[in-house]
Amino acid sequence: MLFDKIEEKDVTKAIVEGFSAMLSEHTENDVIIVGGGPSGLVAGRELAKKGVKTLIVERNNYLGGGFWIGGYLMNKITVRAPGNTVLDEIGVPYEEYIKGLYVTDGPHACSKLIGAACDAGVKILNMTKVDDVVLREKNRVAGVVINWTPVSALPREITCVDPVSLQSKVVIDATGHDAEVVKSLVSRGFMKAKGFGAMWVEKSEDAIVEYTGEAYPGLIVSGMAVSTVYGLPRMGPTFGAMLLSGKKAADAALDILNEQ
Ligand code: 48F
Repeated sequence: MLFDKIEEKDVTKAIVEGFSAMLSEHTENDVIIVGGGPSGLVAGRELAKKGVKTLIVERNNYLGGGFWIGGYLMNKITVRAPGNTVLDEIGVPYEEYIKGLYVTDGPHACSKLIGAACDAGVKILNMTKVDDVVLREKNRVAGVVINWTPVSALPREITCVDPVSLQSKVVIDATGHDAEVVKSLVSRGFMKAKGFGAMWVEKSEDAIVEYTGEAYPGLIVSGMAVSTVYGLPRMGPTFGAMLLSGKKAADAALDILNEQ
């Protein structure tokens, strides 16, 4: 026999015990990042590198969000300088198309970024949808309410399954255009979101990085969620600002953690 002798029950127990230990450990976190697209992954990598206990919650099976595909189902990713510095850090090759505009392969860039976040120590809860937030004194965000994606998805095939919650000192909304965490606060009248503006690459990328930060006590917005909150123009399929927004979100989270 080529493989060691293992029984079916051992395989099942390895999965159950490994998952339970991870979930139990991450019922309390320094930072929960909702959404594992490019901005969430960069933020997670930065925080985990600094020893911050960080969990990414992602509703899909796969991570990477829009970073697999450049645009219009074509898998070349464009990055404007200085966003390419992040590609350098994680070892993604790219070519200069014109001065200041770089092109790379989506699958290579995305898989490297996911790997880099995992290597740094980020833990991932995928197939898990954030449905709501936990609020504490003065309505400060203190965690997220989660359910399995197939349970949470509409139309509901399984009903009456209560969610569970995870605590966190800081939550980062990195859910892209949908800004799902923000929406749970908007629906209660605790904050406002303007909705993202029309496309204007030149303005959008700088503005998104500039506005990345704490948008509500305990809640940082990162990536395209920033444009949805502040009504900033969208940028279409160029990703430099997503990478640099993730970095700035991580810095903002560190500032909050250091103040506590
Ligand atoms: O959309 P996404 O890639 O967000 P991003 O990091 O980057 C935006 C760009 O991809 C692109 C763009 C700029 O170039 O215009 O759109 O801001 O990734 C968001 C991730 O969040 C997950 C979603 O599946 C995706 O992987 N997500 C969204 N809602 C939830 C969620 C939720 N409620 N719970 C968990 N994950």
